[in-house]
Amino acid sequence: MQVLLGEKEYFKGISQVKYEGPESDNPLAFRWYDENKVVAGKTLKEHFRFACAYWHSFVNEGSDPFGPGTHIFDWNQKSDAVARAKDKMDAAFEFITKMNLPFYCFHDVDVVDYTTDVADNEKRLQALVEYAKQKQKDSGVKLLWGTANVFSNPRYMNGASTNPEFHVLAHAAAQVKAAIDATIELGGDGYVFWGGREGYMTLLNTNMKREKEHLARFLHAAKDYARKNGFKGIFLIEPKPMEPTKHQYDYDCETVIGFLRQWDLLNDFKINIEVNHATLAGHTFQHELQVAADAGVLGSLDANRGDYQNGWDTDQFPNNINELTEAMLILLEAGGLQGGGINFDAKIRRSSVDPTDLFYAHVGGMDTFARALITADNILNKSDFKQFRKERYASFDNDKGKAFEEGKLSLDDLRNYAIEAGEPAMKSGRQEYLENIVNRYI
Ligand code: XLS
Ligand code: NI
Ligand code: NI
Repeated sequence: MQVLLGEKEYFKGISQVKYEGPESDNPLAFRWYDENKVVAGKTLKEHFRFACAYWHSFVNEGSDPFGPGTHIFDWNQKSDAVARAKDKMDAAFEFITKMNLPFYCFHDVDVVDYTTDVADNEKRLQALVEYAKQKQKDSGVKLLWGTANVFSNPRYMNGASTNPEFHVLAHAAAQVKAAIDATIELGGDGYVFWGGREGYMTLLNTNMKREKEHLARFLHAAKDYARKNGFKGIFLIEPKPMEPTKHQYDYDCETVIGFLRQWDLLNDFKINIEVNHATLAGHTFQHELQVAADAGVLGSLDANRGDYQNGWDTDQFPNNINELTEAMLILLEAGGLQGGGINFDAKIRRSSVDPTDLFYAHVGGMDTFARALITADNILNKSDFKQFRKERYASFDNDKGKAFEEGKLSLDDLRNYAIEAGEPAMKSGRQEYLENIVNRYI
């Protein structure tokens, strides 16, 4: 990939990050992410389809509830919104190509600032879509997914498609329509719905049943519109249990799968799993991956990590090799992602104020995923990990166990077998042994 600069170079003194191997001491090089390395039949580039998140990297200036932003962006200076947005896009494509990231993701309002004028917003977004099209063409970078931010504007304080006011729902629809148009125009592989405020703060003022019905109607309308206009990609729901609302309708994978099934959306929608959302829901990332994989809806991933002491979405860059290795075992056994990729929905800390910090963060994230995948592949091929798990269920592979799996045994039959076979022997689950295998291959 060629580095793509705009009129001005924003990340001066940083050249393209390259693979140098595990022995390199260059902090701006990959030790594990060799994009051409083939693992389990695919290159690392094809496995991951890494994407840069526009919002965290080029929009969020690092403010928190206690103080303003600390990241001063050179691309945020011009007074005209479209000109400012083009500068930001120049910076984005410079970063993305220097980082050798094959994809990016955005919300409508990350790309260009919106006002309350629907038609003018559509025009602004269209201007930037034209600009992005050229950038994509010149660099080869592609859009992984697009989405609409229907949670930040104050009008969405009580929800977007689940707002008690129909008028607000219509504004959310206008935004989603324009964001779908942009995604189609840019050849995006997916379109994401994260229901930030699709939930409630208190049941005292909420008709939950009606709100969920509205959410389903809204998703059908969006899907029908996109399909009618030629969108062939995947729709993705991104579960999160809470924050900003007390209780969100897309709580976790199981909840979303039940919802999609109830409203006949399973053919078009898959799931975008975010690590920190999984842990907020009281699950591990691995759990959520397995649930989605088993239901055939493992679409895409938002990579980040939470903090074990804080109960909120800290969106730190991924760097936990043990957890990611366990996650990659599931990903490999599931045969990979269905149409999505790995989007770094993560932000550098407020005090990481140097432009290089954004590079270190992505280098670490990409390298940790690469190392985890290579390790997981070794575990699957060189250790008795798979064999152990197979043997653990061997009693269902023949005779009565098999007959049970095939639905051929009644409760009476089972009771009779219990008497015939006597008290079962105790068999070890071997957890410590398996944990040691993971560490051995890291
Ligand atoms: C916020 C979400 C958001 C989605 C896209 O917690 O992760 O960034 O990924 O709207
Ligand atoms: Ni996310
Ligand atoms: Ni998040």
